Amino acid sequence: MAFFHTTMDRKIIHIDMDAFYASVEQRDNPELRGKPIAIGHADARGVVATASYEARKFGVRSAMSSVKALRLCPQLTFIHPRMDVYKAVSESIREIFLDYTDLIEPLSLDEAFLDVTDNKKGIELAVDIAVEIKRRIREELQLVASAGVSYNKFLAKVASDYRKPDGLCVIHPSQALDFIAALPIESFWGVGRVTARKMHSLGIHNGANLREYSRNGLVLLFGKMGNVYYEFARGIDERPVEVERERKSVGCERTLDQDISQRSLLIVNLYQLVLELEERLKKSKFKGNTLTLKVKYADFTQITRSRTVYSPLTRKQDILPLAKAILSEIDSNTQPIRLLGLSVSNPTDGTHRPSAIQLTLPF
Ligand code: DCP
Ligand code: MG
Repeated sequence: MAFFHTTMDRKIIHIDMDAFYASVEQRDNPELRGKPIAIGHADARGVVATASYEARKFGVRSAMSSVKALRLCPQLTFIHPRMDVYKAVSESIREIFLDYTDLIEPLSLDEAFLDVTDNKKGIELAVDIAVEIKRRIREELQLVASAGVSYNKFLAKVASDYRKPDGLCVIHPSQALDFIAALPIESFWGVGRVTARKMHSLGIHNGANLREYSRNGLVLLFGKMGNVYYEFARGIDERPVEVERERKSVGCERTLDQDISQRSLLIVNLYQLVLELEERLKKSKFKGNTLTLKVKYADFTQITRSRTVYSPLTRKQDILPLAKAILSEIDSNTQPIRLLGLSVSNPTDGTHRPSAIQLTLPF
């Protein structure tokens, strides 16, 4: 078998809680156990944050509109999210991780990477740690997690997804290339719906197909991500588990009370968003130079447009005109708008001028 240069002596675990918010609700309310439930609001504008496995059997999925979810599963029970509780549970899970390693990189409330190469308990096999963590999450928190174990982040994450729910999957270095060969292209990190479609049209359906392309070929087709796909196809991912993830952006969004085409109404909503964004920027003390407007249309298609400026965007008097300028170039006639989002990114470096400065990005 071909040899590709990569570090294979790290031990990485990826933990992903099963149906996280829904499982917490079923844990805390026995009446909901075994039933199809969705976390979210049942009103006309609501969306499903997550669904219990019982609801998933009906096709109910995260980010689906509540109306559609109810059409698929009329007996679906909606539960309002309790973010404080999920955050507290997430903190308890982290406490368990800390018994094994300090090298923890959370990806969200219910997901994290752990580097257990040198772990606090001196346990030789990473799979033994994964089993122990799963058992402790079950016993101490009455919740179920899936775990993936491998020598890098890409493979550990793929592994945790592989036998969900209550999964445990180890991808040993000697199995990695065969595993990747059979892996559907949609399961590769960084391959979204659009890229998957493009790959399919090129005859790339799995890792084996992807591996037939040269590095240059993939870069020509997919830009910088081509390099990443080239390396993933060969089981290479040298990214470290990063403990302190530097905050990359601060943002907020709102689903409008109704789909809107009218400019003046959009601007009223935009203004509300700017106020909320200013508040969040103040709280987090985040400073960034790029403003991004996200627009979701009535049919759920989504676009984002950004602009970068020289001085940090922290106050509404700086953000609002920029936000309006971006909005003015966005079409709302062909289709009304369902959701607006605003975020500031591209953190201002305290010592240098803002990195990657571009006065305006192409629209
Ligand atoms: N979440 C959300 N909106 C989304 C996706 C997720 O609010 N579009 C929230 C609810 C989930 C949690 O984040 O419970 C974790 O997301 P996952 O994608 O890991 O989904 P689950 O943990 O719910 O399910 P799975 O068993 O597939 O991991
Ligand atoms: Mg999960």
